[in-house]
Amino acid sequence: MIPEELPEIIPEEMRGVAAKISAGERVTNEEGEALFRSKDIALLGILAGVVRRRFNGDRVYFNRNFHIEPTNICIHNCRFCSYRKPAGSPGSWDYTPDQIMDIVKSFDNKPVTEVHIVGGVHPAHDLHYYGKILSMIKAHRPGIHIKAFTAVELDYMIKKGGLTLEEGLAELKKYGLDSIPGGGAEIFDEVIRREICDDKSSSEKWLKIHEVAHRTGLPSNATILYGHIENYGHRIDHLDRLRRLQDKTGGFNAFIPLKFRKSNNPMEKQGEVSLIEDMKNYAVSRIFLDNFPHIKAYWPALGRSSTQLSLSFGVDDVDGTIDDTTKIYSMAGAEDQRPAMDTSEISALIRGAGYTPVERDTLYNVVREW
Ligand code: V47
Repeated sequence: MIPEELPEIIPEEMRGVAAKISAGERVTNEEGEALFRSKDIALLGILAGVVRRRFNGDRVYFNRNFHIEPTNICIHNCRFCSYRKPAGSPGSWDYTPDQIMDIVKSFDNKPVTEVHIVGGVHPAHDLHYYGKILSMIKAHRPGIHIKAFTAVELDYMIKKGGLTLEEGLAELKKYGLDSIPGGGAEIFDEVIRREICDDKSSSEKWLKIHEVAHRTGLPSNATILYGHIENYGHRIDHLDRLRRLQDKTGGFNAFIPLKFRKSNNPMEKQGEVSLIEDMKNYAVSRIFLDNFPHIKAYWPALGRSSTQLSLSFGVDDVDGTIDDTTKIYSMAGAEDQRPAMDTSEISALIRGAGYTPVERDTLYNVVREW
């Protein structure tokens, strides 16, 4: 509990919610919005720290992974996207299965534990096309964890393969899928979703796919795309829908807030939110999602020093070594145009903020303490 004799460090209007957080009680949507409205960013960091220590002590996790972005050809036209191209246009790519295997083979002598596969929704590829690629990866490197395909990609490839969600996810698991990344969630509020990614799978569908995945034994992550036209109410609504699903299934590992980056997309004039807003978002997510074990700062999107700061606002995971294998964020204007950090750099970043670096696998089993 918060000691009675120190009330002056907490503004009066925050004392009720601060006491609840300190006692491990769940905060309501109204309290979540009040936390977002607070200008007391230092207090938010302290309160998020209370929750992060309950889950993760002073540990900060990272993993060794690489990304494959099989195609940037996409049937959707999200207004925030700097990456997609219509089929046949200059700058578009669609790697063949052999080209994808060449990327996998280029990591043969590296101790990576995960491959993260996310790309555009290609009109011609169904779940069997991608499933065969998963089998080829597993045949070549049986020990690697395949975290692949956002719910939006899954929605299309399963429908195109003529299967139900249940059948499609079970089939992909048989092909070698181990877990599902958190992308495609964007913002669940239907009005805002229509404005920024009108033709994409609905919020209801995104949540359904993750629910069925969890029931199929495929754990997953969740994201939010924040810092564009949404308000605090929309962010809390998003967190609330995730918290409810997690109460039901327990299948989410990490929540990953993704800051909208403005370059080379139709929403450029929207600008980007401040560092204060980023830290607030991490802290409130950590406090509100009291059933998510991990909050991840995706460093290629956020930048290195902001990622380091985020560790004092509830973040306990900085994702992976990545090794310059993702283009989604460099194309949208992130500082790191060739994002790559080795384990000693990641470890120094974490230690530099006073935390203990822990190398994990995708499912948060400890690989090594650094
Ligand atoms: O869904 C696209 C986002 C996501 C922009 O699960 C943008 O471990 C900001 O989901 N500004 C895909 N964000 C990436 C993703 C992800 C990344 C890292 C780890 C995991 C995980 C998942 O990227 C999309 C969208 O929300 N995005 N464009 C942009 N301009």
